[in-house]
Amino acid sequence: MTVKTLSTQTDRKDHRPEPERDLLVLERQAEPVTKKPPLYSVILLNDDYTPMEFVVKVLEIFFAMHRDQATQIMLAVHTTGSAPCGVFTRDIAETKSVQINQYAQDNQHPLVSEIEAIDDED
Ligand code: TYC
Repeated sequence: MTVKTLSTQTDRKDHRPEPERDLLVLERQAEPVTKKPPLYSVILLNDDYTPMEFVVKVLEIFFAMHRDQATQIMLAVHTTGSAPCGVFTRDIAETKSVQINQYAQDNQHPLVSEIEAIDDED
């Protein structure tokens, strides 16, 4: 809240009558306009050839998952065809997905990840 005196008696250029000169204006500051960045999931896709152990390793390396959680997600991908592994801003999701796909290729596995926008609720 900013408190402004429209004018005071020391303002010599203000020729309004005294009661008006002493008017106090309370000005409400505008709410800051903020917007959350859009978020993206990194999704792992199932295939028939990538070893389960390799997928678990990918989840440990790129998503800092513990072995139990990584195994659960790997099995979710294996049984359902795909599963989200983490949620990030677009640049981070994109970078992780590219790095995973490169790592899989470097190791001659067909594992692929992709990113998908998450609908924001506001
Ligand atoms: N379906 C693979 C197998 O049976 C394992 C696998 C899991 C592959 C998850 C990819 O994203 C994946 N060896």
